[in-house]
Amino acid sequence: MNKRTSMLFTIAAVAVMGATLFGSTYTQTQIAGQSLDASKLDIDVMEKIHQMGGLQLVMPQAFAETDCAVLENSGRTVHEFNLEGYSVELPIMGGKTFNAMTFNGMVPGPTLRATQGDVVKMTLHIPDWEVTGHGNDMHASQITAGAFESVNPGETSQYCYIAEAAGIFKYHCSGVKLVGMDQHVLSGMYGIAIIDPAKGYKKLMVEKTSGSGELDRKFYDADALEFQLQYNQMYLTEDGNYDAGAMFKHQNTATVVNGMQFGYVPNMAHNLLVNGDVNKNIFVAQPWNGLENKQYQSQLMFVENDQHVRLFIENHGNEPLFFHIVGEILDRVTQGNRVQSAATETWLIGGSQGAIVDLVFDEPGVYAGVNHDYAAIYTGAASIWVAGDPFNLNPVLVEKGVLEAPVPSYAYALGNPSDAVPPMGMNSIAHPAINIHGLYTDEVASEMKENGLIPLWEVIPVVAEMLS
Ligand SMILES: [Cu+2]
Repeated sequence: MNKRTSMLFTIAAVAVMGATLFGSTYTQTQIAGQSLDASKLDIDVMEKIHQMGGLQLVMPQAFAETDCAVLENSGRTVHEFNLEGYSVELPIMGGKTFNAMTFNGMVPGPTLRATQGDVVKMTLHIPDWEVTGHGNDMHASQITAGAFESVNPGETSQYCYIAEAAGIFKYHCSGVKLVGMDQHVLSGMYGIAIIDPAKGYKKLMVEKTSGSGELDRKFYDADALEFQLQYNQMYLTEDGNYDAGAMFKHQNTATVVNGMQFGYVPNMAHNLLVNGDVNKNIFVAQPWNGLENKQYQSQLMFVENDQHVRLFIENHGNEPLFFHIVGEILDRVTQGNRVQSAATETWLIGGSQGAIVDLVFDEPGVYAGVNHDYAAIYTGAASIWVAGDPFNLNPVLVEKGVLEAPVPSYAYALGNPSDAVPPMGMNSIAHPAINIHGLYTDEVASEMKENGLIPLWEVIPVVAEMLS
C-alpha cells in the first residue's frame, strides 16, 4: 500500500467508524438533539430511531477474499444457504396465534451445517408480497457488516465467507438498516450455523468410579446422537403483536425453545402408552396435547443409555440461560472449539452465545433440560428427554406387534422431533426415525412429509388401534 492509498484508507476507515456509530447522514448536533434515553424505557425509542433514518451502514467495497466468484473456485467445499424472509401467522401456547417473521416459514430458521474451512454462500430473497425488508447477519462469518444490509421486498442479496472458526453460531435478521432488528429477531428470524471442527470432534471422557470405588475413566467414541436447542424470549401483546415496551423493560411474555413453549413434553400418545389413558397427563404442563395440533403437538426426545449425546445450544434471547439437565451432569462443555468445563452441573450461556454440551444419560429415566431461572422454567423452558425404556414398554410393544424386537430407545418407535435434530455432520449418529415437529407453516410440514419424515398425527391412531 503506497502512502496516498494508505491515507485514503485511513480516512475511509474513520468515516466508516463514524457512519457505523452515528449514522452517516447526521451531524453531531442532530444526534445530540435526538439522543435516546433507554433508562426512561420510552416505548417510542424505535420510532425515534426510525425518524433518524436508521443506523445507516456505509461500508467500503467487499474485499476480494470474500467475493463469491473467487471463493466458489477456491477448491473448498461450498454450502449454498438459501433463505427467504417473510411474515406469517403461527400458533402460540393458549390456542392463539402471533405475527411471526421467519426465514423459510419456520422458527427457528433452517440450520446450516458446515466444516471449518468450508465456504458458505448465503442468499437472502425477500418475496415481493412481503410487507418489509429483512437482512441476515451470520455470526459465523468474519466479513464487513455492510454485507448484512437489508434487502427490499422483491430483491435478493448474497454474500460469501469462509467459516474459519468451529463452533455454534447464531444468525439473525438485521432489520431494515437495523431499525426493527429487535422485533424481527424476537418474532422468529433467527437460527444457527454449526461449524464442525476440521479434524472432527474429540472422544468424550467421563470419570467414573468402579468396583470398590476406584476412580476410572471411560471413553466414548466421538460419534454422537445430536440435538439442537435454541432458547429465546417473546414479548407479545394480547393480540399477538410484538411489544417493544415489554422488551425494553425486559418483561418477556414467554420463554421458547426452538420457537415453542413446552414443545418437548409428553402428549396424549405418551399418556396412552404410559398411563393407558390419553387424558391422564404424565407431565404438569402439556399445552400442545392432541392430534389436531399436528406439527405443533409436543414431542419427547429419546436417547439410549450409555450413548454419547451432543447438544448444540444457542441463547438468542435477552436473558441469560442457565442450562441444566435435571437428573444429569454435563459431562463436557465446549465453546468455540475449546473445552470449557467437564462434569459440571449448570452452564451459563449469555445472550447470542452458544455452547456444545456432550453427555451420557446414565440410567433409564426421564430428564428435564431447563433454563434454571424459575421464571423461564414456568414460562416454557422445560424440555424432556427419555433415556432407555424407563416405562418398561418393550414387552408390551413387542407383544402387540408394534415392534419386532426390544429397542434401546423409544425413538425407534416414535422418532425424535425434527426441529430438535440438526443436519448430519462428520461425527453424527443417525436418529432411528424423525417425526415432524416444530413451529412450521403447514407448507413446511407438508414438504417434510414428502421427504419421508413421520407425521405422527397419522401414525398414532394406527398404533393406538394396535395397542387396544
Ligand atoms: Cu427481518
